[in-house]
Amino acid sequence: MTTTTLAGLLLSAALVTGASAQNCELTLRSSDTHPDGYPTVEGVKAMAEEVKEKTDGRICIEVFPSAQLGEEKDTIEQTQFGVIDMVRASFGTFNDIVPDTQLFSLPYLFRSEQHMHKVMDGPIGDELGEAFAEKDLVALAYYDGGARSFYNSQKPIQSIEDLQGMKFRVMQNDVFVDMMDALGANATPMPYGEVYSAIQTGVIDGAENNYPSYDSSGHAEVAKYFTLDQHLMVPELVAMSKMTWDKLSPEDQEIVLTAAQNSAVLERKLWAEQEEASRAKVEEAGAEIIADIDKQPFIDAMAPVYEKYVTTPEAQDLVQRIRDTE
Ligand code: GTR
Repeated sequence: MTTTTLAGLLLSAALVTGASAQNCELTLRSSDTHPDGYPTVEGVKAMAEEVKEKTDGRICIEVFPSAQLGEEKDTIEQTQFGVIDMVRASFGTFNDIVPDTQLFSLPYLFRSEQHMHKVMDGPIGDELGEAFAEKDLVALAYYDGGARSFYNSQKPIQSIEDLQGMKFRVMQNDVFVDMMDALGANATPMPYGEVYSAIQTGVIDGAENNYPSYDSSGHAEVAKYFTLDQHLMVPELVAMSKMTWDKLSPEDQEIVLTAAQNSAVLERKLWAEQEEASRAKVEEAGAEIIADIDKQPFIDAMAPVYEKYVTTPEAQDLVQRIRDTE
């Protein structure tokens, strides 16, 4: 390509960007740890489209994928302080910041993704919104994050006995550390972005996640044994900074909320497709999926975790209400 053509292209690109940026009276920055194309990223992008359209281009949401704005925990804190306007993250990372999310991160609490959606879309999800608000976060929509399972670089894990003494990365919160203790394994809490090299260099034996993350993070390349024990089903959240929210008119708040909720419908659809696609992809690339395992011993082993976290009558009541949701 000649310099003239390249310069011409750059100029027109600048004009296009400039033109669209000029129309935006307000540009909101939204963070995601996942790369472009991942269901959560595409969900927030669809939300951005709807908001832009309904505000005649006044409000623009720019999604920064691949942890460009930082690791999840940092970006949640930055959202609380209004440095970032929005964040999409797993409840697991919110646990220390919004303790009410802990109960939603208990192993084997949700029976299925449908059960999780039913709970989050009903009164329980609304009540939890208040807990986020107290921490300067506005819960806009609950996304799907599927079921998380263990994977490692060492051996096929068929049972709890196989996990004994192995080292697994978990998200940075106590519930997951206690979960690993209950299983007789060692937990190493660390940010998502550090997991690949930690497995590669043998600092840890493995981690736990859903198929799409196992695939898109490249973890499948360094930890080929994936055991489908599905110990965790953790909702994911799209949250807005309370500071940003308060700057919006009630009409714009309504537009933003509706767009977020519509995006959850899309994200859940994309999620189901991505789970299938990622499973096929990792298998093709040589991952060994251990699907035929007895989950009951894993479920039974979690009793101490429930004893530790479900202590107050309120917590017991909430867990019961979640279980009773049909
Ligand atoms: C993914 C989740 C991310 C992040 C990651 C992790 O499944 O979508 O938000 O929490 O897991 O394990 O840190």
